[in-house]
Parts: sequence; C-alpha cells; structure tokens
Amino acid sequence: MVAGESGLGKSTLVNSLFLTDLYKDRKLLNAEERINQTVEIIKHTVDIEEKGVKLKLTIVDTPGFGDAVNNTECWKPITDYIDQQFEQYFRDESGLNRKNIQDNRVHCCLYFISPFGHGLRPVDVEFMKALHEKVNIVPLIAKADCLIPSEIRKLKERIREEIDKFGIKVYQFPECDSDEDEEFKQQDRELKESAPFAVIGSNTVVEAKGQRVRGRLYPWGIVEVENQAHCDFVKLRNMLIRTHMHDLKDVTCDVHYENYRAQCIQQMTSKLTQDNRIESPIPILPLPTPDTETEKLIKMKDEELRRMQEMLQKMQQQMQDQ
Ligand SMILES: Nc1nc2c(ncn2[C@@H]2O[C@H](COP(=O)(O)OP(=O)(O)O)[C@@H](O)[C@H]2O)c(=O)[nH]1
Ligand SMILES: [Mg+2]
Repeated sequence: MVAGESGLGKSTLVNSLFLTDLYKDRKLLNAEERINQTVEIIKHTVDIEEKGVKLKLTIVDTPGFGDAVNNTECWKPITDYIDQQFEQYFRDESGLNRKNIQDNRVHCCLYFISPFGHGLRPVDVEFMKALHEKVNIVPLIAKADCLIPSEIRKLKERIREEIDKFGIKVYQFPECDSDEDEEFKQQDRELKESAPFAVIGSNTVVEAKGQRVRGRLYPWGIVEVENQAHCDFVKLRNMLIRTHMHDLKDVTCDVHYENYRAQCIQQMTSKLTQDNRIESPIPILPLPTPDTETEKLIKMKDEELRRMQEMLQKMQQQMQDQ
C-alpha cells in the first residue's frame, strides 16, 4: 500500500516499481503517459516473477491527503481499509473453508514524506502513529530528485531522529544471520543505513548514454530511477520483492494480525460475559410477529450473539488443538 500527502508521486512510484507488469499489454510508453489524480482507494493486482517463483501482488493506491482544508483524521479511510482486510481474514479463518483463504491483509505501507519540509510534519507523525500498530510502515522520502546528496543525508538523519523522538514504530529490518556471506551482510548494512529510502518515480522511458532507461528528463540532464547514485529505488524494490517479502508477511501475521485478533476476541468475550450468555444455551426465539421493531432488534441481537458464541467456541477449540 502507498500512503501520504497528495502529489508526492505515490501513483507514479507504484507504476515505476511494477511498470512492466501493470502495463504489460501496452506497447510503448511515451512522455504523455499520464497518471491521473487518485481519488479513491484502488487495488491493482499484478503477477510478478522472482527467481522463477510466480507471485501475485496486490497494490493498493490511496488518494493521499492534503487536498482538503481540514485534514483531521485523514488516515481514517486507510486504517479502515486495513481493518477491513483483517476482519475478512478473521472471518475466513473462523469459517469452514479455512484452506483456501485469500490473504488480502496489507503487508506493507510505503509512507511518502515530502522532500520540501524540514523533516516530519505533525500530520506525518499523526498519520504514521495511526497506522503503526496495524501495518509495517516503510517511510520514504518522495521526489528525491529535488534534493542534492547532502540535503538527502541531512533529511534522512532528521527523519530517523524524529521517528525515534515521537515513538513511531516503523518496520524494523531483521538482524542479518551471522552465517550469511560477507557480501550479503554488506548489502544488508547498506540497506539499513539507507533508510528512509529516497525515491524517484517516473513512467516515461528516456534515452541516457545510448540506453533506454526509466527516468525524468530535465533541461539540465536526466535523472535515472534505477541508478543507485541517483536514488534508493533499486534498494526499495529489492527489499520489497526479494529480500524482505517474507519477513514483511511474517510480521504482519505474527504481530499486527495477532494484535487485531486478540482485540477481537477480547471484545467478543467481554460482550458475552457482560450479557451473561456464555454458559447459557442459545435461546430459541418465537417467530417474530411482523412489524414489531423491538422484536426484530432482539432477533438481530440474538443472531449476532449466536454467531459470536459459535466463533468463540471454534476458537477455543482451535486453541486447545494447538
Ligand atoms: N520531481 C519529481 N516529480 C515526480 C516524481 N514522481 C512523480 N512526480 C510528479 O508529481 C506529480 C504527482 O504525481 P502522482 O504520482 O500523481 O502523485 P500522488 O498524488 O502521490 O499519487 C506528477 O506530475 C508526477 O509526474 C518524482 O520522483 N520526482
Ligand atoms: Mg495518486
């Protein structure tokens, strides 16, 4: 998932990251290839192949905030979306067809930070805090072509300090195994030192040194998206689809989803004990007399309780089995 202020290049980056896949059927990309403003949460599914392994990746593009005058709770649609995916998974997991669950949980959220400010803005802090218990946040410095290398270094440092200072829990790259080879360890070190990654997006192909590359053409030169001297795009892509995909999924499953599940179970249990229904048999209600609103409500409530009781029993059973 991508999130952050509107206009920071989220949609462009998503297209740059998975361009070959998103536009597989299109023949040529040209300068007019445009990205329109994103006005709602959009899901794209792409098939990618990594080292012979076929993967189905879902990309969630979000509208971004900042266009409205009032940005209070601008993260709400996004946290709601993440919760909905958890809820769906929770339902499926407690259902009968547990083997074929489609996992739509959000495993990573790329959070875009403006290159124009002096670090995090209050809205960035609030936004990330609203999300950090629910999803792996990977902060990014957007439009890194607007900054010179020393400015990027400073901004990265500043953001790292502020993330610490405000207690924002961004995704932590796991420790590298001590028995890995030296080259791998070096790459891992570089990856960690580069965070928050500074990225550049483009969906046009330009000619640089006789080669056609993804880049941005300025009157004074060309910025190449995949040139490691220009930005951290390649590091980010490798991290996402090669080196850390499994860890992102594991953390989502073991930490974020478990939190959600624990909360759900707690809520359900307290509701049931409150109503003192946990031990009581499921009441069989007489058929509702038509048009009585209260009876309808009671029936609905009972139906809900019955479902929760069932779910709870199933979960208790599952826990016992484990
Ligand atoms: N300078 C610069 N401009 C960019 C970059 N990525 C996107 N843009 C431009 O920024 C504008 C907004 O991009 P868009 O992807 O729609 O942003 P979104 O609202 O975050 O999805 C477009 O004109 C893009 O061409 C970048 O890395 N550097
Ligand atoms: Mg967009």
